[in-house]
Amino acid sequence: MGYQYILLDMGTRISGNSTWLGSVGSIYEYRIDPAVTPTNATFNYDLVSLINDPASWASGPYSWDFSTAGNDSPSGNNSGRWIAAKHDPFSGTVLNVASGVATITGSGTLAIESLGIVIGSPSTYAWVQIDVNPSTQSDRNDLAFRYVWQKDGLRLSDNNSKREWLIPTNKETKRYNFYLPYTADQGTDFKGNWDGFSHGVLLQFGAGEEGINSVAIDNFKLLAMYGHVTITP
Ligand SMILES: [Ca+2]
Repeated sequence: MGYQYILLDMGTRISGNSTWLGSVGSIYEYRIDPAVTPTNATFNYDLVSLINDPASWASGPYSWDFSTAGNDSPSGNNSGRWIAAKHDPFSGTVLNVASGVATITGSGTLAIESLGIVIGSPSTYAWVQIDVNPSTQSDRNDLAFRYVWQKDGLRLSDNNSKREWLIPTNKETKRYNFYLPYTADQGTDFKGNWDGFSHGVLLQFGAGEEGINSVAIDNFKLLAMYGHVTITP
């Protein structure tokens, strides 16, 4: 499977397990058991960390404009900790963030991800808004843009937590709005439930084909629907 990033909410108790106290200064050691049954498998860990950032669980709006270097709150309004996805099939992806634009280059399927994103809002934050300019070797109207999200303790795209929409290329920067709960036009593997709570996001462009030169993202947001107005006679 390669490397996977797994985020566990230690405050959510699983049946039969003890409660995580988590008080600052009271943790002296912790142990990770990679499997619950005997196995000959080998497990490699690249990073293990305990994160204490309750402020990031605040509600939205969630917005990443790629303009404020060094300000990387997981809940947005800055450049964020976006990196080039390196796991299969995205090994050719290169990301450059400059002047408020995230530019993705490489070969094959391209993707960037922010695995520290913490979205703790209700499902009202259900619109993906993205300003994007994909450059391809020839004009196209069918470049796949996939939005993949991650839940506590699960991997990216587990439970079909992803959507796919088609966008044109070589048309300069265009703004798109996609509605996450709507699954009627989605493929079988793209109908996972959107509940507004996710902790990692991957933005994928293309589906393995050749000929994608670059993708420039000027802004990326998760937006709430406008409130409705009630008129009382
Ligand atoms: Ca921007």
